[in-house]
Amino acid sequence: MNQDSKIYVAGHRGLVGGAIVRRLGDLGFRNLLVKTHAELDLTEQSAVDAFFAAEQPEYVFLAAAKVGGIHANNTYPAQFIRDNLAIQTNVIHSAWRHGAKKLAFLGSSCIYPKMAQQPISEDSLLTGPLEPTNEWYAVAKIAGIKQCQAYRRQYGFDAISIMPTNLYGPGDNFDLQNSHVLPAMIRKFHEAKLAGEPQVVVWGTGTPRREFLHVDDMADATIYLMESYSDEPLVNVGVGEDLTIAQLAELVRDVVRFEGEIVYDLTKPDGTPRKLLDVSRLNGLGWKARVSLRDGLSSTYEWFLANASEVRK
Ligand code: GFB
Repeated sequence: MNQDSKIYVAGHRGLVGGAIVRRLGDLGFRNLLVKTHAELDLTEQSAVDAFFAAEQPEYVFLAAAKVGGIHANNTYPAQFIRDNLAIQTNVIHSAWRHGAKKLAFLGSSCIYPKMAQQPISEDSLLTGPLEPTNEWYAVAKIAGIKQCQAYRRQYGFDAISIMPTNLYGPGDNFDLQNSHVLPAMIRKFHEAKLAGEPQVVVWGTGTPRREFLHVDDMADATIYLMESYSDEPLVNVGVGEDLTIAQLAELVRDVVRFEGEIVYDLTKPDGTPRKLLDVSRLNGLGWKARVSLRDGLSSTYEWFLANASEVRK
């Protein structure tokens, strides 16, 4: 990519797409193309194809997706499988058809088997059954990886697949039902502090382990791979360390300065017991995460406070 390359970021209003746009801007890329959902519905094949025919972007970051936490995945399986299959099929196909030089497809660590060996290497894809709460989303994302690989094999299209671990940061969705655990906790602890509540309810047993990557690191890794990696195998993006949900709850309580108790709602699902990515492939390509969880949590809480009126919730 050079500073004048025409770059389309699909999903720029989301957590990851927004961070990619910010980072590209900081790096001096000045020919960025973005479309809101109202301007372009990526599930509509003819609209997507007409857009690519007219604009012919050279580089495509495919960060648009229907996403959510464990409850949203479990509650809206039809939308998770259909919207994601439609978005990625349309964008990958039209990008190739209208001559894009390269596309980066973003997936998720939930594509790996529920009981994958930890840390999870890219080679464990399709070696076992998926976690039932999010298999609809996972199957769609696996299809996207395979589409990228197939277009590379058959058409020589330079499409790469990048699998982040659980992400968080400015621009996240803080909805109490449908968001991921980290933004949900920030909001729950904050609101409990303001209301003087004695306790905060955390879902599940607190024992599942998760790895959290700041979205600015994710954006940096994605642009790094767009510029330096052109191959069929997928690449994991993570920090290489995880913690339990109970430890995360204590960390958030500390950062938010809530003084009450943490209680667990055992009627809520735990999901995958552990999801720690093996990031040796990425490290070998020369990239490492920089933002520590405590710093990232503090700055995300500050962002949440400063943007209270516009936060998605
Ligand atoms: O972040 P999360 O929704 O997604 O939940 P997954 C992680 C863990 O935190 C689960 C627990 O064990 C939850 O039960 N948890 C505790 C909570 N309190 C809360 C809360 O208030 N809200 C939420 N949301 N969780 C998602 C997948 O799985 O991860 C997606 O469903 C995607 O497909 C995403 O891959 C990265 O890590 O379980």
